[in-house]
This record gives sequence, C-alpha cells and structure tokens, in this order.
Amino acid sequence: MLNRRQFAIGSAAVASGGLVGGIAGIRLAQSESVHFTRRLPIPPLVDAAKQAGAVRLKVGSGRHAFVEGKPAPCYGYSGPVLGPAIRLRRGDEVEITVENALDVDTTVHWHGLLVPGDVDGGPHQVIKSGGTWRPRLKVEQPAATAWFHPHLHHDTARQVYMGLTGLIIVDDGSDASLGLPRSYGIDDLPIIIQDRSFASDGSLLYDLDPDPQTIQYGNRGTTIIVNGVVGPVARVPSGLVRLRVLNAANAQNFDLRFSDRREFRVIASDAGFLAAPVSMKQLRIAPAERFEILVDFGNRKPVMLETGPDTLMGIFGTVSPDGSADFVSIMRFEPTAMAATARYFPARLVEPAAANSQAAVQRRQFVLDSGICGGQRPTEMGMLPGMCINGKTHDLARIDVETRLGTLEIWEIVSVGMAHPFHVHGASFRILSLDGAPPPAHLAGWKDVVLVEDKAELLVAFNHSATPQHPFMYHCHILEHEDAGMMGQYVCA
Ligand SMILES: [Cu+2]
Repeated sequence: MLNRRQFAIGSAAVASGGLVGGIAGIRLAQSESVHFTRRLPIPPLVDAAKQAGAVRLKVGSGRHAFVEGKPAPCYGYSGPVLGPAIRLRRGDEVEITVENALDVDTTVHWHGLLVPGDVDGGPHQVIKSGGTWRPRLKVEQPAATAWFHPHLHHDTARQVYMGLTGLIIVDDGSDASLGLPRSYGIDDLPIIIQDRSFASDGSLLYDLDPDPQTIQYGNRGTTIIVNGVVGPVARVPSGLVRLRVLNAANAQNFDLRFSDRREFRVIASDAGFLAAPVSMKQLRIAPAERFEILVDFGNRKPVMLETGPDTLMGIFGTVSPDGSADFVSIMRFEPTAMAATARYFPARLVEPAAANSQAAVQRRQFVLDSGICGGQRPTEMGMLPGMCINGKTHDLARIDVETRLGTLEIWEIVSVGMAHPFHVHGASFRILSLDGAPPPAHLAGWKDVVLVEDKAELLVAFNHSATPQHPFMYHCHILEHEDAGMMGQYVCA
C-alpha cells in the first residue's frame, strides 16, 4: 500500500485513520459533536482613514484554538489567525506595509480591489521570508466586501488553510444614505466560513503530499469553522443585521439556510450592491464569493445557520455532510434585548453601472479541465493530474491574453468534469448567461467570481492596467486546482 503522508501541521503526531482526501472519507461531523457555546470572534477593524492612510500588516505564525481548549499552530495577519478587517473609503489612497515574518515566502493579494497589476499581490509580487512589501492602493470603486489572502504559486492552498484570510470593507457612503446596518461587530458582522480537518490534539490536518483524488476534489475538511472557530454563537440585536459572508474554503461550496427556513435579503455580491434586495431562503456560496445579506432577528428567537451538502462535484458526485446528505449547523444566532437600528428592508439599493454587451470588442473562450496538459507531477503516489485552462497549465513566464484598457470583452467559461469557481483579477464582470439561462437576480450584479457548472458568459470590464512584468491572473478558486496550474495571465494596456 502507498503511504499517505498526512501531517498534523506543526505537531509530531501523524494522523491515524483520519482520512481527509478521498471522497468516501469526507464527513462533516458537525451535528453530532459540536456544542455552540463560543462567542463568535470578530476580527479587529482597521480603519485606514484613522491610520492616516498607512496600514501595517504582519504575516506571521502563531497558535490559535480552532477547537475550544486545543491551541494549534497556524498563520495569521497581525494576529495568530485570520486578519483584521481593513476599511477603505472610496477616493482614499492608502499605503500598506506588509512585513513577512513567516519562514516561507508569501504574497498578499487584494481580492476584489480594483488596482493595477503591480500592486495586486499576485504570484509576481513575492514577499520573501523576512522581507517587506509596501504597495500604494488607490481606492476607486463602489462599496463592496473584498478580502485578502496569499497567492504564492504552488503554496497558496496550504497558506490559506493555515489561516491567512482577511476582510476588506470598501465604503463609498451608500451604507449611510441607504440606512443599512453599519456598526461593525454589532449589526454588521463578518462571517468567514471555512472547512478544516483536525487531529485529536486540535492541530490542523493538511495533506502535504496529496493524492490525485485530493487534487481533483480540492482539500475538504470534516468540520466547519466560522471566523476561525468551531461552533460559534453570535449575539445580535433584535431587528435587521447585516452579514458579510465570505466563503474562504479551499474547495468547498456552501449551501446556506437558517434552521427555521426564514427568508433573508441578499443586498450585495462580490463587487458591490445589487439594484434591489433579493429575497432568498437558501444561498449557495462558492470559494472566494462574497454575499452581503440582511437578516431580521426581530422575533428574538435563536436560530442556527446551516449548510447543505456540496452537490456540485459533477462526475465526482456529492460531498455529503455527516454522510447523510442532510444539512448541518455551523453557527448559532442569539438575538438580545437590544433593538437594532435598522428595522425595515430597503426597497431599492444602488443601480449598478450599466454594462452593454453590444460594446464588447472581443469574445474569448476558456476551458477549465484537468488531465494531460504539461502539469503532471510525478510523486511517490504516482502522477498527479495536471490542471489546465485551454489545454495549458500555468506558466509564470507566459502571457495568455492581451486586453485593451477601457474595453469590454465577452469571456465564455466552460467547466469540464466538475463545477469550477472562476475568478478574474483586476476586473469586475456581469454574468450574461449561466448554463444557457440568464443569471438569477442575486447573481446579476457586478462580480469577480462565478461558479461555473457547465458554461458561463461574462461581460468583463477592463479598466486597470497590467504589464507583462506584473500581469493579472484569472484562475479557478479551488486552491488546489490553482496551485496545480488552472490559472492564466493577462495584460491590460
Ligand atoms: Cu477548479
């Protein structure tokens, strides 16, 4: 038998029997064993305007108890795990000093910030171990929930898994004019959802030598964490609360609903507000996607947030939580006696900037597939599958696409085998069609990630420059796919 090298990271213990890869072994143990007793951690807010436009981030390692009472080694930004929420105002210019105190190289990619290629933090802007990077970012985009994470080619998946994920809140004043909940940590809550597997001592389990199956499925954990902990409870005012939901999992799609099936309103997707709130009872969120939702806790009844099985595994089937294809609880909300400031759902939000597909100057197709595309790597497990776009695995020295600044293009994305979450750096897009139909209302705004089961047509707006030395990436956001080469590069001039 081949020997799986699965380590409890940072501990000497080798996991016994805790199969993470392999679809049969994926079970979310949540419903049986999790007690919802821990206060939901709220990442500290760093308001760039109050720091005179100078923000510091230190990428380092630390210890954090994902599982209560069992501190484990992990990575974080300016703290043991995750990172601060950085608030940026439209029109501001900020200088971010990123110090890399890890013993490995990293990068910091501002996912969803529309900035030029040389400050985007992609795989070309490596911050050496012990080094510092100081990008200046000009904030010129509408209000949105964005985030930041590492993008070091071949090590992105592991570094994110270890805890490197932070939120960015872009504020353009529309929060206040719309009367939306905006007291960070009180009625405006970050909800960062991830899946992880833990050894019995609470250490993170990650497959350092993944088998082909783990690469195909991406790394999937057995337990779901929110804001870095298992089984959190959020105490919320009674009334309208805004949740900024980010799926920061390596590969897993979450299918969210409340235990009492209450309706909630989706008010924003990746790149900003929708034209009007969209009523939903269940919301699928793919890796790297963000949705802002408004939930009414006015009835003062505690309620659980649940997720369903990931049914978008295509030819690989379904990842069933708990082996039962049923929903599992991931966190609990407990309304308090404090009244919320906002009590009524707004009727209209912000009309998105127009997008005319007739004005597109180019049409391109991108086929996301695995197989023999030069990306195969021999390991002790045998050959790992290559991951490719249009038959090519990623090459940091190859420019795949040249775009013109200020133009629109139609990008057709085709997924083969399973659904892939496709992300474009340095640009936002509108979904023109999804699997042959117009997008549902909550996916009709400006976005930067789209989960493609079969085929999507996107209208992509190129308004930010990138040179051949600092190109923008487009890639699958299943991080194991990205690291294995399902990524391309474009320039914009
Ligand atoms: Cu993929």
